[in-house]
Amino acid sequence: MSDLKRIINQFRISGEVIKISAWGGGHINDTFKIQCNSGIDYILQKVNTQIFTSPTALMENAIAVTKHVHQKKEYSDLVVKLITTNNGDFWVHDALGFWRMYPFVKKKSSYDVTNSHEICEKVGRSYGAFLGALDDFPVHTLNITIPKFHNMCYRLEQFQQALTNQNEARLKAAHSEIEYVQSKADFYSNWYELAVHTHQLRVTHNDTKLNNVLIGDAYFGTVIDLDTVMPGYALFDVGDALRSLVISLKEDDPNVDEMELDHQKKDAFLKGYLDSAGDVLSAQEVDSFNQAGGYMAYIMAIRFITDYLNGNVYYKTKYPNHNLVRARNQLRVCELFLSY
Ligand code: ADP
Ligand code: GN1
Ligand code: MG
Repeated sequence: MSDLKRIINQFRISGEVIKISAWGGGHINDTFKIQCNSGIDYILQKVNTQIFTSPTALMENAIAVTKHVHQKKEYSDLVVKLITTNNGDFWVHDALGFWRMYPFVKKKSSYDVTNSHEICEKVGRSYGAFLGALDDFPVHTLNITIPKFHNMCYRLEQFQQALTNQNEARLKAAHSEIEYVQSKADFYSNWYELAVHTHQLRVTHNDTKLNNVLIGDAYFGTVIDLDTVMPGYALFDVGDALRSLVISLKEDDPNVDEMELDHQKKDAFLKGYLDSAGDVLSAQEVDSFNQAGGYMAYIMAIRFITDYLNGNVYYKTKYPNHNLVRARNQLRVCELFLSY
C-alpha cells in the first residue's frame, strides 16, 4: 500500500480510493484530491510544519472557528467541516508529516484570476460573511499561528536582514525592486501604524486571496485555507482579496506592462463585502479599504523579494527567480493602486 493510502485509510472516508492526484496551486501546503468509488471525494493536506511550527495550534483555531460559523444556520456552507480519523481525531501526525482531510467541495471552484464582476461580488460577500459570522467569536482565544503576519515593520525588518546577505547576483537582479520597496517603506509603515491604532482587532482570515474561496452558483462561496485565521484587522482581508482579484494577470505573470486594474471589480468586491459584513465595520475601517489593496500588494512583494534574497526557503517555487517575478508583479499592482 502506498504511503498516501495508508494515511487516507486512517480517516473516516466513504468507499474505496480510486484515484489520488496532486491538487491546487497553494504555495505552502501539499494538497491532494482523493476520489472514491462512493462518488464522494476528499481533499487531503500535508501541513507545512516548517512554516506552521505548531500545527495543533492551527487546527485548534480551524476547529473552533468552523464550529462557531456552523452554529449560524445561514452560513452552513461558508466553511467546511474536517473529516475525523477512525479514532475521532482531526488529524494524523506520523513520521511522514501532519495530515488533515476535508470533503471535496463540488460544484464550486477556486480561481487564480477572474474577469467576472459577479464572481468578485461573491468573493466579497463570502469573505464579508466570514468576518460577520465571527464578530461574536472571542478573538483573544485564538492561537497566533504565524506571529506579526501582516505587520509592516516586521516584514521590513526581515527584508533589511535579507539585504545583508552577500549574494551579489540576487541583489543585482532585484536592484530596481529593492529601490521601489525602499521608496515606499515610510509611507506604508506610517499608514499601517495609523490604521491599526484606531481599528478593532477582529477574527480575520489573513489569506483572503482569490483562490482561497470556492465559488459556484450558491449565494455564498466556501472559504477555505483557515491556517492563518488569527486576530487581525479587516483591512488585511479586504486588501489581500483586492490585490489578487482586481488585475487580469496571475500573481506570477511576468508581463507586468500589460497589467490593468479593473476598478469595477474592486467596486463589485466591496459591494459584496460591505453587504454581508457592513454593520460590524466602523467608518474608519471602511475608509482604510481605499489603501488596503496597495498595502497588501506591497507587503506580499516584500515577502516574495525577501524569500528570493534568502534563497527561496519559504514559498514553493518552480524556477530560481520565481519569487522575484512574483515580487515584480505585486509591486506593479501596488503602483497601480497608488496611481488611482
Ligand atoms: P494552501 O494552504 O497550500 O494554499 P489550500 O487549502 O488553499 O492550500 O488548498 C489549495 C487548493 O486546493 C485551493 O486553492 C483549492 O483549489 C483546493 N481546495 C482546497 N480545499 C478544498 C476543498 N475542500 N474542496 C475543493 N477544493 C479544495
Ligand atoms: C501563501 O497558502 P497560500 O498559497 O494560500 C501565503 C500567503 C500569501 C500567498 C501569496 C501561510 O498563501 O500569506 O499571501 O501565499 N500563506 C502563508 O500568494 O504564508
Ligand atoms: Mg491557499
